[in-house]
Order: sequence, then structure tokens, then C-alpha cells
Amino acid sequence: MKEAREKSIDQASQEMLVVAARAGLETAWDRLEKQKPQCGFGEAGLCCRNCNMGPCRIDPFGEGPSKGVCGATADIMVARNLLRSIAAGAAAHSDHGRDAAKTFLLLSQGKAPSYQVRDSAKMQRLMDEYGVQSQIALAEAVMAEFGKQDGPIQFTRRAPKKRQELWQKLGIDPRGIDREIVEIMHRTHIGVDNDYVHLILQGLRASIADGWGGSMIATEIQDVMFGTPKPVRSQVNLGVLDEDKVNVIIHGHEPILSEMIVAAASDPELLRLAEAQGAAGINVAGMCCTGNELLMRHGVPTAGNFLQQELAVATGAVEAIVVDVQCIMPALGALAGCYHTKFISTSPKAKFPGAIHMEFHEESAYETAKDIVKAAVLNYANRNPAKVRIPDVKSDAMVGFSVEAIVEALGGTLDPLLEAIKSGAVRGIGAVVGCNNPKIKHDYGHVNLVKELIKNNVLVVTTGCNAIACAKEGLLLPEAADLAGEGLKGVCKALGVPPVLHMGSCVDISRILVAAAAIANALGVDISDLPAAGAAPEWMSEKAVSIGAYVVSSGVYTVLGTVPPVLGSPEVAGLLTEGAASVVGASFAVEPEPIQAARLMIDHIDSQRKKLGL
Ligand code: SF4
Ligand code: MSK
Repeated sequence: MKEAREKSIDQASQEMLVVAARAGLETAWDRLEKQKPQCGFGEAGLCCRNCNMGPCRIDPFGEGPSKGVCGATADIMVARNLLRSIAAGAAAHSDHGRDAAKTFLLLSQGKAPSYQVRDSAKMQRLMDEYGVQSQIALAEAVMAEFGKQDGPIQFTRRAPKKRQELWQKLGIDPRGIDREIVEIMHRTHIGVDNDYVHLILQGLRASIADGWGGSMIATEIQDVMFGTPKPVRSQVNLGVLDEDKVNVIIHGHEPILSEMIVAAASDPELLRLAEAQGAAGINVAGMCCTGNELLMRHGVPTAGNFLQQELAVATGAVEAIVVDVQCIMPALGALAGCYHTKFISTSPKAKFPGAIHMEFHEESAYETAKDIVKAAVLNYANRNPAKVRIPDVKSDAMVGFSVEAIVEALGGTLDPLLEAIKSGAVRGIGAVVGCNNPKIKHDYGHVNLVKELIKNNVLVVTTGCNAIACAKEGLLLPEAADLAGEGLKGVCKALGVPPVLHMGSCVDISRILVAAAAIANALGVDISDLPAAGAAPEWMSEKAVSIGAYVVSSGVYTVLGTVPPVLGSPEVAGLLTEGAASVVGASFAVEPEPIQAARLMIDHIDSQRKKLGL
């Protein structure tokens, strides 16, 4: 137990880590240990295998080679590696957006009968924004954003005018999403772009195409098809698994299939089948961002965040873990093999060793979802009760604060929030997002950073695995206002909202951008002038690199909890942590200790307040 406590602050995870260790199962924490010491060249960003004269590496201590075979310096290598991470992250989010847009197009063409438009008012607003008259014209216009050869991407026009002008002046106002990603891959090929500043600017441009393009498309179109989230209560942590029911975990990022799984789980035919197997029903629980999507739209409980995926299987109570794309550990195949659990992959893009592939297509979505749930139900009989160990740990949470829901909670206008910011009751806004990473004690960075912010009257907005960590800690409840400073507590109590607002999944950081733009516009300033700061205390994915880049490009000072592989180039590191402030009005900082990270954010918020005369 002592070892488990060093790995995670979450009681359910600690219990399952003990169970896993006793059963001789390997988890991400064990595999990290086996990787140590991790490659110092990789950590510094100083290895390159972009051509077959390499792989090349540069000695950061000046004793070995200072250039690659082609002559690439540390600055070039670090910048190119960083750009390729941004490209991968932007591609992941944007392909998610593309899948949502494709489903919407098929639905509009009458080819995806399982789907419908659930928020027609939002669809109308989007039609007005695009200047089109019909649903199908909107679907085609949104699809066209990906391949546009010339800009701009429509949603980037939601940024404050000053921000748009700055992007244009810097040459980073993005064109089509695919074009920017392709241009990164071209420019980082051997012998193309070798100016680190010029390279980084292209990274920022592609990241803006992600945040204000691909991710925002995913959010907006999913809202149209599945409904715009409204506050709803649910429960979070491994204790949401039900010993008496068929447990189906849906894990990954895209709600396109999982929406259908949720529907299929209440299909009378499958419920009868579950009963015939001796189960008390079918229990669907989310994991990671697919979990966030269903949690905030339907109140479907979430079993945990990124580092809990293996622990969920180790409960022995999961009939099927159904995955789509992103953040799914390939380790799940071997682990599921130790139990009766079926590991089911569904995306044409993502197959895994040890998984059963039940491919999903929009045209036959509900039928596939039914087949998947049926496979889970029939697997209930194979469960070994002796292996079942579900931690009795779960927390209540209030989730679903889309921008629309926040405005509604404020009484139909942003004014009460603006007044609270001006009076100082709300000192500022902290956007805390991102993954888990076993390099940092699980949830420790998330929870402590957020608690310190609210204690200091900083209203927190959250997405992704941070949101799940906060939910497990009870921070997403209105009662958590008691942990906030007096000013924030008063505002939360008056509105009946938590001091930490769950805004959704990773792509829903786009909601935070929209909120920031609306507040900046209302105050007549740019986003970089706002008393606001961002943080990703336990980030690990390339998507997080793209997110960090677009958040900073949008003008939000951002503190990272794990060190990105850029320290091999003091020039690139300096540009990101200092130089960027004079270019885009915001920069990065790195601070693994969460209380210190919160301090950096609060200091930034205070200095912004001073500049605004607040
Ligand atoms: Fe080495 Fe240059 Fe090829 Fe990279 S691109 S592997 S630094 S020769
Ligand atoms: S799921 S990208 S681990 S937040 Fe979005 Fe969590 Fe990070 Fe995946």
C-alpha cells in the first residue's frame, strides 16, 4: 500500500494498484520503472532520425557532436521535433473533428439514420456564422475547412479582432487544417526549413488550426448532433462499476460510436438478454475523454482518467472495454487476456494486439453498437467472481458547463462574471487541463494545483483528465465552494455552481477559447490582457503539445507540469518561456510542483489585473 500511495493520491487507484501487484500484473508505472534511466538525448529533444544519414544526436554538454550529419544544430533539431509533436497532436484532434463533420454530412444526406440533430438552435447559429441557408450547405462548408488551400478557417474569426490582426501580422493566421499539418511535415523534412524561429511560427499556425479549427469543429458539430451540455449530476471513479451488472467501459475520444452504445445499453432486447444471463442490467461507464463526452451530455458515470484504464480491467468486473481512438494503451490487450474482459476496437484507424475488431461505420452505427453490447452481455457468464474486486470509491460531480450553460447560469449574460472579476471577488480564471503521466504522482498535480487556485479566488475551468481528477476529489460540486476563498465562495453560492467548472473533453478546450474571446470582447481587450492563465500539470500526449501551443498563441500564459523535450536548445526554450511574450503576448513556464505552479498563475493574474487597472 505504501508503494501504491507513492504512485497515486486516488484511493480507488491505490487499492487497485495493490490488487494488480498481488496478481503479478504490470501497469504503466511498472513499465516506466523499467524504462529508467530514460534517454537523456530524447529528454532534451536532441535526437533526430528524420533521414537515413542518421539517427543523429547532439551532446548537450558540448563534449560530443554539436551537429547532425546534415549540419542540423541543437536549435534546429529541437524545433523540428517540437513541430512534429504539434503536427501529430493537431492531426489527432482534427481527425476527430473530421469524423464528427463526416457524420454530420452523412446525417444531412440521409445516410446515417442512427443520428439526428439534437440542437437545432445551435445549428442555426452555425449556419448564420457560415452564411449558409441549409443544413447540408453547413455540413459541406465545415468539411471544406480541412482542405482549404487559402484561409481563413471560419471559427478563427471568433477570436478578438486584435488577436486576428496579430496572427495576420505574424503570418500565422491558419489556412486549411490539413494544409498546416502537411506543411509541418514538409518543413521538417531534411533540408527544408532550418530557421528555428520560422519553424516555431509554423508550429503555432498549425496549432491555431487545431484549437480554433479541428477541435472547435468537433465540439460544435457534436453539440449539434448530441446536444449542447447542460449541468447534470453524475458519479466518477472505479466504484461506478456495478458487481451485479454487465459492465461496458467506453474509452477513447470520439462520442460518435459511444453515443450509440449508450442507446443500445437500454435496448429492451439486450436488457432481456442480460437478465437471462443472470445480470441485473447493463452498466455503461466512460473512461478518459469519451467518458467526458458522455458524462457531460447524459450523466453517464465515468470510471476514471488515463492512468486508470488498466486498473479498471483489473477489477475483473468489466465484460468489455470498447475503444475508439487516442490515449488507449496497447497494454490493454495482454491485460484483458488475464481476465474474461473483451477488448474491442472499433475505429477503422486503430487496431490493437489482443483486441477483437468490430469495425464501426456511421451508416450502420446502432446495429454495430448493439452487436458490441450483445458481445459484452454474453460475456457476463464468463466472469470469475473470485477475481472481482471493485473499490467502493466514487464521488458525485456536477458537470456539463458548456459556454451556453455558463451564460445561462449567469442569468443570460456574462455581466455578473465580469462584475465579479472587476470587483475582485473572482480574482481571475484558471484553465487547468490535460492528461495523467506516471512521472507525476497520479492526480497529485491536478488536484493540488486546482485547490490552490480556488483557495485564492481563481475560478477554474477544466477539461480532459484534469476534470476527472477534480471530480474524484469532489471539486465539481457546488459544496466545494467551501474550499474557495471568500470572494469566489460567495459567487459560487449565489449561482449554485461549483468553483471548478467541467467544460468537457480535450477537444472542448475550444469552449474555453470561445469563453475567453467572449470575455475579452466584452471588456474590449485582447485575450492576452485578461486576468487568466492555463496549466497542464500532468500532460503527456502530443495533443497536449498542440493544445499548449494554441493556448499560448491565443494569448494565455500557460504552466506545464512535466518538462517538454526542448531543453537541449536554450534558444528554443528561451523563445517559448520568454520571447513568446513579446510576440504573441503569452509564454510557457514549467513548474512540476503544483503549489508553485498555482503561484505562477496567480502572480500572472495579479499582474494582468494591475495592467487593466483592476
Ligand atoms: Fe541527422 Fe540531419 Fe538526417 Fe536528422 S536530418 S537524421 S540531423 S542528417
Ligand atoms: S484523455 S489527451 S490523457 S487529457 Fe483526452 Fe486524458 Fe490527455 Fe488523453
